[in-house]
Amino acid sequence: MKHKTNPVFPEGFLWGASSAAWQVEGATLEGGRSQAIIDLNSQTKKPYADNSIAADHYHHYKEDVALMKECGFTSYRFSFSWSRIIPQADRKVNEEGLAFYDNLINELLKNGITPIVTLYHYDMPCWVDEKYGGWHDRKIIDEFDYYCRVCFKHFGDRVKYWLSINEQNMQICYGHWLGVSKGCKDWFKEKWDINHIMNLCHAKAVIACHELVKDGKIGPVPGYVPIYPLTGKPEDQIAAMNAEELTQKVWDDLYVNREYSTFIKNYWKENDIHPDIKEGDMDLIKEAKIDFIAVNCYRSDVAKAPDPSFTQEIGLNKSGIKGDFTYPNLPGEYAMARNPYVEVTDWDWHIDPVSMRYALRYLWDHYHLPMVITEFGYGAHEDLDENGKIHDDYRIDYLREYIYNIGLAIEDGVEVFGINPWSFTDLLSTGNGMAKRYGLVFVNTTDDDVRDLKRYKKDSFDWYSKLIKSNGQEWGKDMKVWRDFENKSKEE
Ligand code: BGP
Repeated sequence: MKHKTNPVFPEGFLWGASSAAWQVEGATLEGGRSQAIIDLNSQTKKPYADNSIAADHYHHYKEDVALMKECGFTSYRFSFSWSRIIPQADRKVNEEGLAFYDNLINELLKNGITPIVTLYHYDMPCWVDEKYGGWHDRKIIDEFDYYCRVCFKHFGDRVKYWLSINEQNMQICYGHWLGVSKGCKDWFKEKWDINHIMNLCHAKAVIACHELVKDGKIGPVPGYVPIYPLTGKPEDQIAAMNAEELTQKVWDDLYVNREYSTFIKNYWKENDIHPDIKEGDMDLIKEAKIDFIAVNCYRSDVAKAPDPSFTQEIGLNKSGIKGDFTYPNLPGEYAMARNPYVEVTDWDWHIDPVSMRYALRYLWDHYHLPMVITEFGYGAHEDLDENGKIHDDYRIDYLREYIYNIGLAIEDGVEVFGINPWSFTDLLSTGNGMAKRYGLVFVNTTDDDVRDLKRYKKDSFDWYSKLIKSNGQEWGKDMKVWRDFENKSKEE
């Protein structure tokens, strides 16, 4: 649809940024917190960088919130660390852990910033892993329910927006990378058991939130990567649909329709997969009616018909050197490829602002639920220049064009109530530590040298601040985005 004017963002639109506990807090063994599996990963090997300090938000939270206020934020999306709140298997609640989040939440509210809290963002407590083998044992469902209930009861008077599990789909699709496959003999099959247990944990969180938080709203956080067919070949379209199903739609359908789709049931049958779905499980899932979808969307992918003669698993770019990415080829399912029409980051992520409009339209058409954007952002190699500045024009371009496309989606009729780009301060990247920075605020630390952890506003901070304070009217220099097909063809 063509829109003659710049988009108008609704009154009360939430403008903020995003983070996750293990990537930003540091202080992993302070304040009564016990270790999480992801801490151990980060300490032993790169590309995980040591998260015991990270951006040291634990000690800088007041300064960080003051900067958010200065930027004009009206929301902040962050996560609780399960092992900070319940550090041991005895289920004793850690008062110091609650106090840290109380202080953070109170500081946000005092500054007019709405907290949006993720309950689980990749940081499985070691005690849960030791006792139950992570997500393998159904007993984790009760532990997770207990943890969520502690959070809802304690913080529910002040936190009204809750997110269940961050990127469950990515945890299953990239199980080896994110450590979820640990202990599995046959990941191809067992991942569907683990996924089912995660679905039940998600359902428990949704039900408990509605029971315990007055006016509380809760949603899942799918990692959404729009997938286009590489060409107009019909086979490429089916491949794109297969990729869509097997990397995200299966999850989104479950959250919204609260039943497994016929696609995944047939896929299981075809592959002799029998997830352990017990009596009563689907009733629980049916009860878990979500209020919104929180969308993480950084990039797009393209799919093509796979070559039946070989199998190639996806190989993520871990070096930050362009081209160091292996596209998967999965016979019977799909293959993926480089999209020749868009640029890529140093980590080979397609930079595709229009895909954000596509994603929002797609999700709205399929699910008719309000959405909040909880992650999108530009990862880059960065350091201070001789004047102590970061001139991150590439990030401004990325944010401007992505946000503009969110505006276009709103004009197209999609309901979006806020955006929270990744990330506010620099923090540890999941794949590349501090070597891949996303922040609007530079944190003076590297993977090899802790430095002084001082905060420096990047140029993108000032740009975003102006946009927020004008409720999405001041876009800065001329936009590269195209508003309609007419402008696009004029450009070419
Ligand atoms: C999302 C995760 C975040 C974050 C982001 C960027 O999938 O929810 O935790 O890390 O991706 O990814 P990376 O840090 O690997 O660049």
